[in-house]
Amino acid sequence: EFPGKKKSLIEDSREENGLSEESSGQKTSIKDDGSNEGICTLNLIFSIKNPGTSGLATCLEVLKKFEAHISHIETRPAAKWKNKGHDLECFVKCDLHSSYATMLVADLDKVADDVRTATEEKVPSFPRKLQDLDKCHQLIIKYDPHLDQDHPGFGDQEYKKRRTFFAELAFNYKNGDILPRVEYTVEETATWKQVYKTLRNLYPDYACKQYINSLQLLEKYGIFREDSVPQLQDVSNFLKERTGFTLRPTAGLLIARDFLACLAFRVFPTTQYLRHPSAFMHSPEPDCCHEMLGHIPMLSDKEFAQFSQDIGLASLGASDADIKKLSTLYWFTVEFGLCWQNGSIKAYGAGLLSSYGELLYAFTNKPEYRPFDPEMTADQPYQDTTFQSVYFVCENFEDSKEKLKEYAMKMKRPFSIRYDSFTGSIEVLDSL
Ligand code: HBI
Ligand code: NLE
Ligand code: FE
Repeated sequence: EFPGKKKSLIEDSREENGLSEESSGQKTSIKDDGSNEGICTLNLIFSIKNPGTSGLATCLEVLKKFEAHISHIETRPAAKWKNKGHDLECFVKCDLHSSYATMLVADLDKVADDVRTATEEKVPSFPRKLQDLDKCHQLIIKYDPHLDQDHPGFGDQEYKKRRTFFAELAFNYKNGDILPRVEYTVEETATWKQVYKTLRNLYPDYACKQYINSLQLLEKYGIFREDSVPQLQDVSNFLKERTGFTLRPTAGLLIARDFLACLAFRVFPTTQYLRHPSAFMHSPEPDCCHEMLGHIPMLSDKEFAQFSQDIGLASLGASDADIKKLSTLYWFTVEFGLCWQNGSIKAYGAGLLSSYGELLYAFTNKPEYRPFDPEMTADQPYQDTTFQSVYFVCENFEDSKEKLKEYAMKMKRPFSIRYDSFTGSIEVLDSL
């Protein structure tokens, strides 16, 4: 074998793969639609045939042909036991368009031996349009009444059956469907009433003014009332008119990446089941009481809605480390945030406003208060089963929004994105 022959092999496969000279000559790291989707990192290990002559060069030709950007290359002597006439092994790490990875490996296979590979997505893929949210439904298995002995509903067969029913509603939902109306049981309605009535007494003292304003409207329109659990479709219609947010059902806690991605589209994933009646003062997992009494009034506020969406936008295509920081920020603001209002501290976090137990606790001298500062807040560890030991207090939502924007700008992504409110889709502005 000599290099000339191998070259012809490459040429052959170029045709097999339908890759003409022109198209392979283009910048392949960006798709036609300008998206950066599908850039991946490919790790290759292979044995070089004819290492002493031009074997390595022939292999590199293949990488060049598919415009792989080599970030690391290393050769080492092949292990004795597998030294089948070639004494050199090569390790290459490179970035290329995902759709070329298979072709590259197939070609390399022709000129090298023992080709082994592993690919990693360079930029985590993310939804671009509303329909893509149908795929953002990966659940965290945590506090599951079927699996978790500490869940208050663990021993309750009826409750678990009901949860399965709600989970199916959520999984069958597709973007654009009408939000399923649920006939709540007498017991569920009683739970709602109890939670609502108890908390309602606390709001005048502890809830921020934006919350109280929205709650009054929701009651005025009859969307929130003591004797019936609010229906998602009614709530979604209300929200849409106020801030453009809409709801979609979710079966439970989503992984942070999927949850935050929905926020980027002004879509709020909402649980539809109720907490177990034995623990109505506090639920470690979201339930309909939490969504309705915690989130909905705040999502009806323009400033706050924008803040929530901005966290979502920052999360699209972000690294795992940045997702962790953004979900911590979300936790200490949207879920457990406090704010200054006319010289006193009020609650705006949904986890506080939907938990009688924690709302009272937050205003005792037990927890610590710190000023909201994204750098510090994003790195604050938290636990999600009990009350928080630290709360962050912001000046106002305008200020939080500015600070978040500044913070998110420092998070590096190889592209920038823009939300197109006319189509409800995400545009990717500049790519790798
Ligand atoms: N999923 N349904 C749901 N509701 C939440 O509030 C929620 C979630 N998944 C993750 C999550 N919150 C936290 O990680 C946030 O801090 C992002
Ligand atoms: N602890 C809250 C409640 O009882 O409503 C729910 C928090 C969900 C993150
Ligand atoms: Fe929540």
